[in-house]
Amino acid sequence: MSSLPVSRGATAADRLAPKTPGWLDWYPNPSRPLFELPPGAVDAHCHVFGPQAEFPFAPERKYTPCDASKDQLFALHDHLGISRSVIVQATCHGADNSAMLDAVDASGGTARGIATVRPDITDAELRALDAAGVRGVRFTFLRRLADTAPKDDLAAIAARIAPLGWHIVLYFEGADLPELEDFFGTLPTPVVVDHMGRPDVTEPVDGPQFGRFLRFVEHNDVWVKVSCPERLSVTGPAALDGQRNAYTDVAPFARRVVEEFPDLVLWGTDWPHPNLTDHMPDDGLLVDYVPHVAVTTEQQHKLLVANPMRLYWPGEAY
Ligand code: 0GY
Repeated sequence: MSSLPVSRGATAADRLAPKTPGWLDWYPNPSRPLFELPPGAVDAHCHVFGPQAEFPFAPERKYTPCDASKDQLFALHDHLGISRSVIVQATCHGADNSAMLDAVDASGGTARGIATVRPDITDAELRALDAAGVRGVRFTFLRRLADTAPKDDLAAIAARIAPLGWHIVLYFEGADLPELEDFFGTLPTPVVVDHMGRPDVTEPVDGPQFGRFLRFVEHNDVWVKVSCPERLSVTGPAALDGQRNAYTDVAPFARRVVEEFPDLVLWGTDWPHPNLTDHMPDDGLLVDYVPHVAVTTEQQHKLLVANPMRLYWPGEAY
């Protein structure tokens, strides 16, 4: 009787899932920004991926990324002049928060975490996440990233985390806000919106879609990440005027949010930039985008230091 051939010499690396086709790796040698970040600057939106051999990706994931380790993240932050970070659980890790927690633990208190949790998480597990530095959970409404949980489940999670003083990070597309807004209004915690609610930047900044988002922010005191120009941009990164002025089609949207809500805005790199297939941003250029959206020193300090410190390290001096 014949038997299947036994693979000899197979290593753990041979068993790793291959990257999703078309996926671009993070930018290998980011430029040094011209804009000097203020001391204590916080990257309020970044991720770690794996490394897969150590922290396997979730079976239910919608993509398989390249590795992006905590050490690579911390090295980028050193290069850019970033002091602290908020590491957001990436959907490729599902509700297994181990890689994110490992990075937060290794940061020595300079990182906080945003977790993904299921409604059946125990109170003891929630308390352990809190002790480890988690300050919120993320609800993702993009079907290409995660199967959206029923709203009853999300409401149950929200009720469970509210007593911890955590907040909820919402990731949705601008076009979906009308359908989701009522539900968001029922959430019992502070709310943080990723990437300005993903506006369609081919529409006017004074148009109905972004207007609706701005009023949502105003009525609910929502925090807004003015992040991800590279993901929202149609014109792309071209820095045409020699001033490293990239993503000029997105900047007016971000500037508008910063001007209207200077005390509610956060900034982040979104490193390692999941799911990009047309171009990968130079993270140095993303730092040079900041003074185009927060134009005064006071706005910059609020965006980069005072606001994220208030939300993630309340009471700590900066
Ligand atoms: C982002 C955006 C994306 C992905 C994720 O967790 C994730 O997989 O957040 C995306 O594909 O738009 O914020 O990193």
